[in-house]
Amino acid sequence: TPPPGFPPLTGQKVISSSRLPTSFRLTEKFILLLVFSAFITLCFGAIFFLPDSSKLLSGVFFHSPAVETNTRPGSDSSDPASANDERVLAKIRKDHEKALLEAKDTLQKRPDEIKQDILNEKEKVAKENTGQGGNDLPFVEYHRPPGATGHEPQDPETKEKRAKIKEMMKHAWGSYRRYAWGSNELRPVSKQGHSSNLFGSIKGATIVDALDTLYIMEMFEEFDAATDWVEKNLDFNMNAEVSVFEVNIRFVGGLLSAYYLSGKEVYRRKAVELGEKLLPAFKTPTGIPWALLNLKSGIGRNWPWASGGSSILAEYGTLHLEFMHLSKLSGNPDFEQKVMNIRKVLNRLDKPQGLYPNYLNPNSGQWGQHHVSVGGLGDSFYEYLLKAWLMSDKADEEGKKMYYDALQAIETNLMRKSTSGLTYIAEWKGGLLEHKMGHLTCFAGGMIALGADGAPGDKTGHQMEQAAEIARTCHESYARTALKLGPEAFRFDGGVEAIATRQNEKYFILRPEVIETYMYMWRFTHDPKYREWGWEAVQALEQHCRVEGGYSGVRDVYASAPNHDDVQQSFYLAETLKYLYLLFSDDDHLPFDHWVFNTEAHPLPVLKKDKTDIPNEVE
Ligand code: DMJ
Repeated sequence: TPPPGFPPLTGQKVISSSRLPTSFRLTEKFILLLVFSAFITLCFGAIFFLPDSSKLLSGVFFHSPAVETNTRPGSDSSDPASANDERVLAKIRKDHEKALLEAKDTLQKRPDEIKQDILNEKEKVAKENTGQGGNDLPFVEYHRPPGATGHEPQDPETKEKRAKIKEMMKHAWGSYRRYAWGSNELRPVSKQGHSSNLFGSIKGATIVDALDTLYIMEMFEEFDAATDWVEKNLDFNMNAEVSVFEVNIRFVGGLLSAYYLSGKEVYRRKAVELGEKLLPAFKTPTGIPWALLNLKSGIGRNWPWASGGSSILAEYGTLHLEFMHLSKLSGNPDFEQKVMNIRKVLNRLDKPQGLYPNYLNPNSGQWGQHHVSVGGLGDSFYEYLLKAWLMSDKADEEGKKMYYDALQAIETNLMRKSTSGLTYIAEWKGGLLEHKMGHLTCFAGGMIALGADGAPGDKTGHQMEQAAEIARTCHESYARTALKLGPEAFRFDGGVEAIATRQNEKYFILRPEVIETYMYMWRFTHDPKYREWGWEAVQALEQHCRVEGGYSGVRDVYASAPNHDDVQQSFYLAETLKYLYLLFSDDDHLPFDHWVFNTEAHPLPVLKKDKTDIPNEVE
């Protein structure tokens, strides 16, 4: 009401007292009372029963007790309710900023990129709705590195040889598909499935191991069938014990490569899901993982035969490449931290003569038996030091130093020349040399060639020579047999050179290492002898290992006729045939400056430092 003497305020409705109702009828009074009480009930309900209303009240109507609490000395943010409010506000602010940034990003994108984002988002939502959501993965922009597929070689002879190797893959894959689909491996003579206990009850090792070979050979119908199997059947939820190393190099590695080659999200999802299942293996006092792990219980242990419960160098040392990619693809830093911690443990230890013993106790963090080998039990540890550096686009200086230091120690203590001049890498047992070289050790020719370019102190030429000499020795181990296939191990003692002398070392199980070295040597030198040697191996495989139902290993390479072991190893498709195919392909097919092969020959992209160097190739 305006003060006395002032006119009524403009627009204000003045109701003359004479027009006010002096009394209501009983029904009107009742209705008014009802409306009023309903209003009061609503207000009370809102105040006391709506979530967080009391906090709202205290903040809005009264002097906020939360604020008071916070001003008390020493009690800053100790009130959980207030801390929670702040967290909620901070989250809202962050989400808001994120949404703004995303919107800004989207505006800068090309229409086809926006379309791809929408498709990915749709696929994600569809998966969540069908319960396949699994791990909640962050969005990762997919770029296919160059050379995922190649073109036909110009030279007709090379072209024909390459086509022949593809035909071999068709025979190996077709036989597996026909007789052993879904099993881990094929028994090509008895034409049935074969399951190795290395994979517990995980199935389909051959499918996952072969995915990238199918892709690079452009066998897309087969690749799609394999993808379909992976989507529907590849399962890791089982109460079974697996080899952490084997599952990592074949399954995680195979899935990662399939993802990087094809861009199919299912492979990223499965790789991360499996990687997460392997993480409990690292629950040891030192963080050096167990060799064996029950995927359900997460309980690990070591091989009972391994020096006083030790973990094995080639096993815990061959997780690095895959785990670095798992962190990148999942946004989970745990993978990277676990493998970097392995490095820390190793770097704290004294190394006898600079060498890495094969056994390390995960509880005490001390070496077990002083047995050193560049073959079985040690091999791929050295390979992964070098490749970690290369895969990091040469940023991982620690990996580089560890590799070249280790190689120097190997050269000094293990590398020897036979009487007739064959270079070999022996094994070292507590200071004594065993003059034996495993088929597995033959990968070292390729590794040394791959690292030669970065060798410190002008050693590039020297290391290329070493690599070539090892390739020659390994070729000799094939050439000196009746079947022209290499034995599991060959010796340089008792008057023999590059020959197996023990019956249990005379078998050949379709291993890739010698051909792997030929492939690297060919890429770096283009010396035709490496293709010739590779072709000799193709002919021997066709003659002695090919059977109607696939390819089989043989029990004795010195026997005049093959005695088949009836196993087509999954690495025959993953590695042996892939390296042969690449040996007869041009160098821009999976080029080394963009791809690094894991120890099962699964190509993983180099993590380029310069992000503008990431090609977005459409093939
Ligand atoms: C493969 O599984 C891998 O190459 C591993 O590093 C060692 N052995 C086999 C093939 O021989």
